[in-house]
This record gives sequence, C-alpha cells and structure tokens, in this order.
Amino acid sequence: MKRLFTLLILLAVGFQSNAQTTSIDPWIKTPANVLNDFMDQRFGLFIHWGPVALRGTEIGWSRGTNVPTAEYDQLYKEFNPVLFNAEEWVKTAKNAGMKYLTITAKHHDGFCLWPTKFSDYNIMNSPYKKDIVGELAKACKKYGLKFCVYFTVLDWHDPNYPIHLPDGKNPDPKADMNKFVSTMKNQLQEIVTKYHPYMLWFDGNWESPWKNEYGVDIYTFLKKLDPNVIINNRIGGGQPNSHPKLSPEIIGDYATPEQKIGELNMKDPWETCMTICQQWAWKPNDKLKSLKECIQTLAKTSGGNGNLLFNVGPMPDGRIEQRQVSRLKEMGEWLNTYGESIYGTKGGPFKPNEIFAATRKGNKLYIHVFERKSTNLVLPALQGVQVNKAYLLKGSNIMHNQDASGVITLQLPAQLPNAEDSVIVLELNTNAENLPVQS
Ligand code: FHN
Repeated sequence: MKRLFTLLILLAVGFQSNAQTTSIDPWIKTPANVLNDFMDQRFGLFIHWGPVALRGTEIGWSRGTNVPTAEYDQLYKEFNPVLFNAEEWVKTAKNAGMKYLTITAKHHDGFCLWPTKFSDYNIMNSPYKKDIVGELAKACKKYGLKFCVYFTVLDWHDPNYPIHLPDGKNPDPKADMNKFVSTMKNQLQEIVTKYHPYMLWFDGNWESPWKNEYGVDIYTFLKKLDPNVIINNRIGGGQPNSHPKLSPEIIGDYATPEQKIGELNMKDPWETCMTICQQWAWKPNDKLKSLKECIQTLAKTSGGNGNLLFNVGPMPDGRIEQRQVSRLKEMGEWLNTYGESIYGTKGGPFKPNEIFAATRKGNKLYIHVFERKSTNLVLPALQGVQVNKAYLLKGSNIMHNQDASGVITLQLPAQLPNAEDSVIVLELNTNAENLPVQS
C-alpha cells in the first residue's frame, strides 16, 4: 500500500528529472524486505565474458593496452561461441550452491551481449547472432536462480562518452554525455522490461565524466520501471575506494568490496565480488584459487554478514573451463552438507579471522572452524547466554564449557571432519541473531 501511495505521489508531482539533485528520494528506495531477501541468498555467480575471450586478455582494460584498439574493436566479427549453453552455465551455478547469476551484459568495451536497438556493437552483429542475455535469463528462470545484470556506466567504445581508453585521459570534446545517458536509459529500459533482472550491478563510476546527478537520474528512472530491482552502489559518481562503503551520500542499495572480504557490518548490506582465478575475463592457464580459499572466502563473507559474488570468465567457444566447473562443484558439495550455516543466516557476532568465523540463525550459532590449532577452541565471551548443546553440524556432540564470564571453550575432535571448514553448532538459550557484535 505504501509503495502504491509513493508511486501515486511521485506521478502526481511528476518525476522531476533528477539531473539536478544529488540524493535519492527515500520513498523510492528498494524496500528492506527485498534487500533482506537478497542478503539471504549469500552466494552468486559473476560472469565476465565478451569477444575479448578470443585474446585471453582482460575485458575492457586490455583494449588499447595488450590489444591494439582497432584489433580489439573488430574481435566481435570473429566471436562465435558455438558451445555456449545457457542451461549448462546455470546448472554449473546451481551445482555450486549459488542462488543468483550476474552477467556482464555490457562491460567497459561497450560490446552488448543482447540485441539492443541502440548500438550496432552487439551480439546480433557477430557470427553467433543469439541473445546471450535472454538465454541466460530464460535458463535462470527454468532452474530457479535469480537473474542479474552487470552494466557499465563508462563506455570507452561509445563516441558520446568522453573517455576512449583505459588511461582515463584526454576527454573528447566532441563527446555528448546527454546523448550518452539517453542511450544508457534506452538500453536499461530494454534490459529491465525484457529480462526483468532481480539486481543491476553497475560499474565504472569513477571516471570524471560520470557525475552523481547521473546516478540519481538513472536510479530514479529504474525505480519507475521496477520499484523492486536491487541496485548496487556503483551508480553514483565516486571513486573505487568508495565501493566497500554505503552511506547516505553514496547512491545505491548495497556496498561492493572487490577482491577482498568486506568488514563485519550488521547495518549496511554488502557483497564481495571476487575472481575464482586472477583475471575477470578468461585467461589461459590463469591461477585457480584452492578449494580451501574458495570455501573459507564464502564462510568469512557470510561471517561478515555479506554475500559473495564469485566470478568465472568463460572461454571464446562458450564453455566455462572444466577446472573452474569442478572447483565450483566442490563448493556445492560442501554447501550440500553445511548450507544451513550459510543461507539465510546473519554474520557475527564474532569478527571472522583465520581460525574461525561465525554465522547465526534463530537460536543456533554456527562456528566455522578453519584450522585446528589445538584441542581447545576458545571463543569470545557471550554474556548472559547459555550454550545448551554443542555438536558438529551433521555430526557428533562436542564437549564444551562456559566460565563465569561467559567465555566458551570447545573441545575439538582430534580430526576435524572437513579440511576447509568444519561447522560446529551451538544451540543457545536465546535468539543468536540478537547478540551484539563482539569487538
Ligand atoms: O573495471 C572493472 C573490472 O573489469 C571488473 O568488472 C570489476 C568487477 O567488480 N569491476 C571494475 C574494477 O573495479
């Protein structure tokens, strides 16, 4: 009811162009229940892909650096990923225990993976001629994953965007940002109305041409199309160092720490984005993260009350490398056993560290044990809380005691059941989600 009222108010006074204002009308912000649902998902697949896979260099950033600009901009004419199978990609995500998928519909190089009417530089003008974004949206719907779209606000290929190379220098005086933003709105309208993304992952907001006012305008525009679409914090003018933060002046619904685990934060929603290898786009023989690093990153992200958007870079033929598929499957196998300690949990109340992290749901406190340094694992004190029961998730009871100050000591088995992350459940005499975060 409140949202209908909001919409009527906004329609009545007319959606003033927000090009002048630098903050979002609180009434149109993404509802808390929608954001809570997003944070319950905990784990998603990020996919960086485009014609640059033909060179195995970084998407966007290798244009005019590792790959001459003219050569880079012609790659789409060779791009024919005949082994692309959207359902295979979505099943890979599902088998990994992932709940959402985010595809780079348009990265900094400007190439569009959907049949946009507003740029000829798109997949329909490659030999492949199929709607990658549409196929993934359909496959996500079929397999019950939430479909999300990455969209860059900088575009080094578009003549109306002033910066044409990754060095960010020499803004082009012939560029026209008003036309550029108009094209962006048209393309975003295509994406939202045709594919109905659950979340939009903006990026590239750090270059000088992009102003906060554009972010307000785009956020407001998107909310007219879908009041519930979730929007990250890279839509306003800003610096990369602002990505891990969320604040009233930063436009967007959640913070986006990159290639690192965000800090424990019970107030502001956040999602770490991280590569399973080193490069965002596919790179031959790139270094693959170990299973231990993958699982412990997920546990520490959840322990910090955040989501993990974990990235793969598919090959030029449309397949995701088998070693990456296998690594993700191993994560899924871990989640098959321990998923209740990740999905729908809150992080904390202890700060994640190299020995353990904590998540919680109802009266259960989950202790993710990464290393067995000694027989006893001593947890910070929980005042006024009683541990009624302690046991390995899906396993045997754990000896425990609690001293007068509330310090909890767990007696670990000689052999932990899981080399990456063994989860111990502490059943409390209170709701664990209400416990204050321990400094
Ligand atoms: O420049 C991009 C980069 O290519 C990649 O897309 C990451 C993913 O978060 N974002 C930007 C770097 O911060």
